[in-house]
Amino acid sequence: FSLANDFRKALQNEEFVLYYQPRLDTITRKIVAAEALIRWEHDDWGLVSPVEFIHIAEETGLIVPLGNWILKTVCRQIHTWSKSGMADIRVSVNISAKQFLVDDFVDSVWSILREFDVKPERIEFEITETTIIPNDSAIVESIRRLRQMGIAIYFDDFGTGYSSLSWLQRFELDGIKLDKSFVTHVPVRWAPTQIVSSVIRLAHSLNLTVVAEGVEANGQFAFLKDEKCEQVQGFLFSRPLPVEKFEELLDVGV
Ligand code: G
Ligand code: G
Ligand code: MN
Ligand code: NA
Repeated sequence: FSLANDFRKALQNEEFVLYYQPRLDTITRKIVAAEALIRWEHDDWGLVSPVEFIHIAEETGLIVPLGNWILKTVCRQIHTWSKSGMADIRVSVNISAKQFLVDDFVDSVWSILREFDVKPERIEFEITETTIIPNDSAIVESIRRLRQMGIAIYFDDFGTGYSSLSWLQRFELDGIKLDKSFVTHVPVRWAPTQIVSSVIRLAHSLNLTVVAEGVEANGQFAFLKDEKCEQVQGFLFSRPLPVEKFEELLDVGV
């Protein structure tokens, strides 16, 4: 399959690039974190979305070297920001379940953090339920070790998977990212609005932080703030940006 071949070459030729989308504290409206989102700068096709290639990377096993490249790039970036006195923001990284299943995943994370002298508190991992396989005791154990190390774990796209609630029971997590398919409809449509306020209360009762994704309108933001959702992310504040643009935003604020 040619895309898989292209992909191998792309990894060697450094054709991948990370974009950063800010996450804001709802009360202060300050940028407190960023989600790293990968793009592929393909010679013929231009900027390719991860939707087009992450599943291929997962199927071919290339997600493991790609995942290492992503984490290294994030850690190198955090190191650079620290040296230049930029704000101490955290960076969240999407992790595919396939990566968790590699035996030395947690050790490789540890050695990458050491290599770039990055404190674990600066890194967060986002895991999507749909990518997690049912027999997950290895994943439970990896999550436990990562959290012990100091890396926060967020459950991504919360509410869209098959067993969101049993996840909350099975895994010890730091927070959830409320999926944009709910956020889009608050506070206008009745059911999503009830769901969002109930899920925020449920999460808080379990000591979980709530990040709302896909915030595009002021009305959504105002509602989420009223409901005590801690952080927001979405086009209302900023799209995912190339690093130079993201740095400008960090400087001037959203
Ligand atoms: O970047 P965009 O907003 O288009 O992301 C589309 C999808 O690709 C999302 O589901 C996102 O979680 C996933 N994605 C983006 N970057 C990464 C990455 O670095 N690793 C993994 N595993 N998934 C990613
Ligand atoms: O699955 P995950 O949550 O990691 O994916 C993040 C995706 O959501 C990225 O593709 C990102 O570009 C997209 N995204 C971020 N903010 C918004 C938004 O406000 N509206 C929409 N429609 N998409 C968003
Ligand atoms: Mn995500
Ligand atoms: Na999400």
